[in-house]
Amino acid sequence: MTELPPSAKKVQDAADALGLAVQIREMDRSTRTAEEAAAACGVAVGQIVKSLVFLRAQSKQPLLLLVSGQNRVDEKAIAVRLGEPLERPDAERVRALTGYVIGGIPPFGHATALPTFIDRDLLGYDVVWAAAGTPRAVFPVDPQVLAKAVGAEAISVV
Ligand code: 5CA
Repeated sequence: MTELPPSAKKVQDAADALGLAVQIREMDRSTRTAEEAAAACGVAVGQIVKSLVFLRAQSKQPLLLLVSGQNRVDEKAIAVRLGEPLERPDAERVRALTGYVIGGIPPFGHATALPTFIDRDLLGYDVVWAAAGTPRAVFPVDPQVLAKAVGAEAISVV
């Protein structure tokens, strides 16, 4: 097996630290978007975990939403749930907060602590696939195990 690139290795180390048994795979094609990842992994788009960073509009505190690849986040509904509107940080800020480039953002192992919420729709699958640090690296995981390992609160995003 070839060695993982440094960003993917960082995700593997973070998984190990969480006690999460995952095996990261470098695909031979792009997994940058949920659609590309689904095609590369041979699974439904709904099984792809989008790791999306938002900011609370007033406090500017970041948070992470783990969203099913088939869902578009209803920001208004989530704002009601959180008691504060949401903003999307730009790509540079996402990079600074997570330590990874967009398209490769993993669900854990970030540069800063990100309170994390998981889309209930992801919890309905036996296995989901998440990004692992680069736009070609992914890993499969039981969504319940993932949610527990990262301390994610389950929410409806749509
Ligand atoms: N590797 C895939 C599947 S695991 C992946 O990372 N998908 S993703 O959805 O989590 O990452 C792409 C997301 O980044 C897009 O859905 C979009 O919401 C966000 N994004 C794209 N461009 C920008 C940008 N310039 N600034 C902030 N967010 C962006």
